[in-house]
Amino acid sequence: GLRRIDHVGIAVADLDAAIDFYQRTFGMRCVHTETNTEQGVREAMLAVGPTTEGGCVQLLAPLTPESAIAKFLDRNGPGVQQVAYTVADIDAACAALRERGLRLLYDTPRRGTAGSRINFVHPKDAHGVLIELVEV
Ligand code: CMX
Repeated sequence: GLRRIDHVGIAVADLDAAIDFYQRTFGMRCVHTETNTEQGVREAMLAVGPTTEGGCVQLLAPLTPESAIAKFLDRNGPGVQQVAYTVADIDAACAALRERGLRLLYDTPRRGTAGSRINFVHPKDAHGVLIELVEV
């Protein structure tokens, strides 16, 4: 089952400007940045509270025009792109959701932030929200 909200993912055009905005406006702390070429993103994790236990905001900027984030920005402009929940066993979680008829985007989990194993529920099967599962 799900444990907690890991992060809310927000698509942005300019990663550095967005990091600066969240740090200065809300006092969030940038705890991690990385480039994930497989996902086509440059990303930053900002802790909402004093530790990441309070959940994070994940800022996502496109690496290429064909990436999922570039497509999202073209269609919607900047904004919330996904909500991510932690699970202890992603293989079991995906199997359970498939059994309930939900479409998982990947047959097997792929590499997410900091080498974590991730998969996504299609937004059309989740009331219009792209749901990410992160194994922690
Ligand atoms: N949230 C809600 N709805 C979304 C959406 C999103 N993020 N992305 C697309 N949709 C909607 C589209 O608006 C479209 O709706 P309509 O048919 O009503 O117009 C519908 O879903 C299907 O769109 P599609 O053309 O079939 O699919 P897309 O090419 O837009 O791709 C998705 C959508 C979710 C399959 C793709 O974005 C994807 O593979 N995402 C997973 C990977 C990802 O998001 N990586 C970036 C983050 C990396 C990380 O977290 O580490």
